[in-house]
Amino acid sequence: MKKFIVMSVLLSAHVSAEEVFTNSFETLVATRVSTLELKDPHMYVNFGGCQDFTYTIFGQPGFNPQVQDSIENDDDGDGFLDLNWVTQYTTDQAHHLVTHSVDAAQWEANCTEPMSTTTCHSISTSPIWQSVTQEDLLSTCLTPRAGTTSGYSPSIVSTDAPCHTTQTVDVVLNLSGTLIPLRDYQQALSYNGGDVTSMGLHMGFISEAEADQVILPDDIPLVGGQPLSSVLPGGTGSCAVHDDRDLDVTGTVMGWWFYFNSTSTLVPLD
Ligand SMILES: [Ca+2]
Ligand SMILES: [Ca+2]
Repeated sequence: MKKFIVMSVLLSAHVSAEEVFTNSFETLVATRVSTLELKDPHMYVNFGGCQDFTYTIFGQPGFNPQVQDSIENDDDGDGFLDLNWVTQYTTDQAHHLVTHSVDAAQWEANCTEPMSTTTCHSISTSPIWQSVTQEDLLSTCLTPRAGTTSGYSPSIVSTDAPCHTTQTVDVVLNLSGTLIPLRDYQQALSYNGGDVTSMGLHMGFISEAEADQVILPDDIPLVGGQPLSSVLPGGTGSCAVHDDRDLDVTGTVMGWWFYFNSTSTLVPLD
């Protein structure tokens, strides 16, 4: 009898531990980027002199605030938030994000407004990319490559433990209608429990040739219709006097390493 009681206590302890960690949606854990900030390179446009419009331009919202607006709002009125970076993991235990290696996949998704109660629905049959996470409870998971950053402020935040990073994969990311191909893409996050992840870092490389082919959407003020490379320091037609270009992992292709910092929220995804 005593043995049975001990067993029961152990069993209930186990159950409550699982309940503590199980995400409230009882589905696979998914995260949606809720803040996103391009840290490096910065973007420049020639408009009354060469202007860095990464954050502001003449007191108006620049690139990052416009991306953030797309994350938080439904400006086109279709009922869904306008920019959704949603990653799903093959676990229903949120703490596995930083204690286990799991499969990760980014899905094209419709996420309902308002953002505070959003739920997401995948709208494609295959993911945008898929990879595998490497967890780390003790050290830094992802940090910029040496010699590829330009010392902008605020600076790039590396992803510290408890954290994970994905293995490199070639991706095409949708950034408010601009499709940006990034090679050797990795994303990382830090997680300490609850519904929010922190210290997200997204990095990947775009070659000059590819950046010449990416045309910025016409509805972006001042730079719409121009190649992405034209707003990047060192790019064809850029007004910037400095050069943010880097070499890729092979050391043979010139382009730019892109670095975004993010935070994400756990969301239901079906
Ligand atoms: Ca919308
Ligand atoms: Ca650079």
